[in-house]
Amino acid sequence: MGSKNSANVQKATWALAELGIDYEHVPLGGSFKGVDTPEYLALNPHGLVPTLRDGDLVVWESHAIVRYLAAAYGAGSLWPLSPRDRAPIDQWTDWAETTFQPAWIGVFGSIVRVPKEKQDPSVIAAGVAKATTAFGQIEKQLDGRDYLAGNFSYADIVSGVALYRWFTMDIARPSLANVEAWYARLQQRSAFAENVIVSYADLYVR
Ligand SMILES: N[C@@H](CCC(=O)N[C@@H](CS)C(=O)NCC(=O)O)C(=O)O
Repeated sequence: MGSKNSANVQKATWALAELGIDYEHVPLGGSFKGVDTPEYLALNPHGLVPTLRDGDLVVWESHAIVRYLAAAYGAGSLWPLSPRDRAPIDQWTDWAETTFQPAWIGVFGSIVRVPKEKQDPSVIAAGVAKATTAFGQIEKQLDGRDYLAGNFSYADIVSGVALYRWFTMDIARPSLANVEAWYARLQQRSAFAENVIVSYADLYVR
């Protein structure tokens, strides 16, 4: 459940597609609204998207959803069986939640969520600087690696949802060769192309 152009929802839909799971998508949140109804709040008390329903199980929080899908349906592939192999994936997944996403989404907010005439270049520049520091961590990690934890993993999903927005927003981006190569690599995956390269034009506050 959730709007397909929500970055947090895209983590879930991208993971579903990587795992080849058929699902019913219920558009909610954003311009679809419907997240403040008693029915929806009974599933997700925070009134946010995404929410996943799998039989009688309901899960909210995008990273919990991605981990659940990987563990339940991707044992041995998206869910490496060894805790040693999962540890670096989880460390980057948690870093995306606590550090990377707050940084890049701040830039998105200062551009997309603020009408053009009210945008503050100094706020945008400060946001880009913060996001650039976080992207710099990814740049370093991708030195000699194709993906954040070596092989493609859910760490790439939860961070990779930023890339289409980052590379299409009207901002002065630093040139980061490894990040650009990672973006190009992810674009080769149909699950990324279909679920992340999604217009966010309707999110602009005019
Ligand atoms: N930490 C939550 C954040 C969820 C969140 O903030 N979702 C946004 C969309 S990206 C939302 O539901 N906004 C209200 C709305 O879309 O109506 C997660 O990762 O699932």
